Amino acid sequence: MLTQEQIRHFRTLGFVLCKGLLSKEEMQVISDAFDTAMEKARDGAPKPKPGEARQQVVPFFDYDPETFYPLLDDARIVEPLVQLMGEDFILTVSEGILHTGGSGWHHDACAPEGIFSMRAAIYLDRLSAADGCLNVIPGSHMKEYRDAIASNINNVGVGPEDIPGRYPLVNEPGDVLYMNHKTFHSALSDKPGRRAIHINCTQNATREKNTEHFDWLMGFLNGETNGWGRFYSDRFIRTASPRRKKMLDRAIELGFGNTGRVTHLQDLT
Ligand SMILES: O=C(O)CCC(=O)C(=O)O
Repeated sequence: MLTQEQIRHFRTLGFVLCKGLLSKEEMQVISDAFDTAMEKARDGAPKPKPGEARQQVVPFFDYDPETFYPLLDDARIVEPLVQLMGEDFILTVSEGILHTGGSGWHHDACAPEGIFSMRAAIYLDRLSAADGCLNVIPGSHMKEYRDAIASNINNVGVGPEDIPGRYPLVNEPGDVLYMNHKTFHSALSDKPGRRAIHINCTQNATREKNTEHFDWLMGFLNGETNGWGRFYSDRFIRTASPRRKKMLDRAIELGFGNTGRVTHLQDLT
């Protein structure tokens, strides 16, 4: 559960880092499962090298249902999502990422004012700023600030490392970062091998309540489905706890979730 201060932190600053949400022992299991899953997804190919594209597996959790599905039935991870997005939020895709270097400053999906999508990010390694821990620009989920940064970030006379307001999120395995997709973020190190799990979600919208939000939601679900393929395997749906099921039902109701091309292991039955 997030405290009221943590909820205000997220709303005001665009992120909240929950330190030590998962134990060292749990992280060891997740870390081992991650490596095995990524190897399986590479299908015999070697790990990507520095300078090559990162390995990004989306959706990811079907590569080890026993280890990864329970993360979405775990109140420690899910309750904060409910607190931040509301009861009827929608899970989109899980990701496993093996980075080959850093990421420049960017934001992810930008919903219209009054609605947002977000990620819970679990970095599996100890990361300092020098190792490429994620940086954020607090407050950049706010439209006017974000638009100004988007237009000018490469044009304010300082390099990416020196952007005023850069806030490094030093990571210990077990920390979970909740971040609004609108928030500017980066990882500024060429060091390869950073490992991350992302759980992506969006607030719900209905046509009756707000057409602009609903149209954005439909476009977002459509874009994610076209880009990544089917979100949920049959096994993922069948084994869902009531709380997990609630995260899947709305996407399915809208014609997504269990539709689209099978890109990874979404054909698990
Ligand atoms: O390099 C990272 O850790 C961040 C990656 C990221 O922000 C993204 O995939 O959108």
